[in-house]
Amino acid sequence: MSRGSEFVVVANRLPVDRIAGPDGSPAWRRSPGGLVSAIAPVMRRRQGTWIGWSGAPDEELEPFEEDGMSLVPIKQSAEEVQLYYEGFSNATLWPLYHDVVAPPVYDRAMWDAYVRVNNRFAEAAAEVASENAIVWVQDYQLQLVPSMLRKLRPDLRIGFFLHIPFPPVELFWQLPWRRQILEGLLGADLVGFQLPGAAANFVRLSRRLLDARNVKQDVFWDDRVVRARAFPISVDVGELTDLIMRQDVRERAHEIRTDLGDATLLLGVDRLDYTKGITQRLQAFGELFADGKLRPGEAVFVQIATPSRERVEQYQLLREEIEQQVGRINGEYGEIGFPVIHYLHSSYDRAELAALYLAADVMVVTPLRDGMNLVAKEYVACRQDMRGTLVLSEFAGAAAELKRGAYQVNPYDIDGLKETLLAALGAEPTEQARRMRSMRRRVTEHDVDRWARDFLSELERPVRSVPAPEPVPALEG
Ligand code: GDG
Repeated sequence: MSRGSEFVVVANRLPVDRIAGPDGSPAWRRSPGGLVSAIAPVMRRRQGTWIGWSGAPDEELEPFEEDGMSLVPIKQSAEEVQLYYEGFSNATLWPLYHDVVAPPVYDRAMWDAYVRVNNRFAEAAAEVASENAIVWVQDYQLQLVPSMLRKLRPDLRIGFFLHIPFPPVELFWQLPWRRQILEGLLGADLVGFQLPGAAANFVRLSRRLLDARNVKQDVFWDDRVVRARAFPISVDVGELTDLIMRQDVRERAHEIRTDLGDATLLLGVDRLDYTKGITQRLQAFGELFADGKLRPGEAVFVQIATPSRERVEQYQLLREEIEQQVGRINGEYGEIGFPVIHYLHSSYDRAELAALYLAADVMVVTPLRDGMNLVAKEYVACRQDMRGTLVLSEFAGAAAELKRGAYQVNPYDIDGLKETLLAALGAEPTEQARRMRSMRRRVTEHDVDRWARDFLSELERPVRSVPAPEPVPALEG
């Protein structure tokens, strides 16, 4: 590896997926999704390097080029995948940062692996970054990288973006390694969050835990200014627009509608995750049949639950719970030819998702806590026809931007959820259009390109070196 890149992205995963090439030999393809498509052009323009894991345990790969991007694979042993990725990242940090909706696991071996793997990422970044380069670290798996990297390369400008919520001080305090994580993040020049509230939690935590001083969202730490700011992430509106213009996608949407007969289609698309509120929404929907408010054949719920983190115990338990629940609801209220829920535990390509978004009358997004939620924004981006309604949890980051157009709901309130589902089902076309117009304005103006540009221009903005404010003397007496 040479010290050649003036722009470096560090993320747990590389932006490519392994596929079988034409002759059956292994090849790579750029991963779908907004983050990669937003960053890929910047990578090409600036001869960037992306550092990440290939997704296969114990695999040692040489750096390679794909789709105009230089990629540097980082090895993770099978044990590290278990302890660092499935363990500390997804069984400790993930539930802790999502309001402790599942109990976090605090395990010292997991923590040790987290430190070890973060160090490996930091060393690789230190090696490939050119003098004064920009390094952009992504997400909760790599929160120690900013400070580790700064120690190795103080010349770099380091940004960090957290894709998930940042918890209030009272919850973060549980973490046995709270100080190390916070100091890790404070190694960055700019720490980005989805919402201003998360940035405020971070600043408050810096004061309470480390006695750091601050002026508004600027924290003074280690003779530097660390800026905490909100940059709500968004979707690739251009990519989705291209998809919904395709003839095959439109035909597929039509086919889905025809297959479902006259039933109104409610749709959920989520990774199978306990933060997404899937059981609450299905319970509410089922009760509408029990109450006689809906009849089989009149409305149907299609729930896509993409397999996720299948080796983590909480995820296995959740899958069993949802599958039992779906069986119970269909068994009780479905009729021959008219199940009330179609549950699909599978992963689909982007074209199929776009067809589903086009076919859905009501998009149901009810997480118990979510950093942003791109599914809500994807639905809005696809509804150029101004039809359809969005039921959206107050606890999704996206609610801050979409609150005027969405039917907002507290997903813990099952009666409220039932009323809101009925209201969204009953919306007249003019009301649908009014709400959709307001949401589309926001999403089209603030797409994922704008998110990446906003973050990077803030990171590159020259910062005055300001002395830390003097502590206010305590009043006597
Ligand atoms: C984290 C934060 C934040 C889903 N099923 C399939 C599929 N998807 C795609 C969706 C969407 C993405 O996955 C999921 O993104 P979300 O934002 O909804 O949720 P997380 O995975 O939890 O993402 C979240 C996000 O990071 C970005 O910062 O918004 O709050 O938790 O794009 O369309 N894609 C394909 N097949 C599927 O079956 N191809």
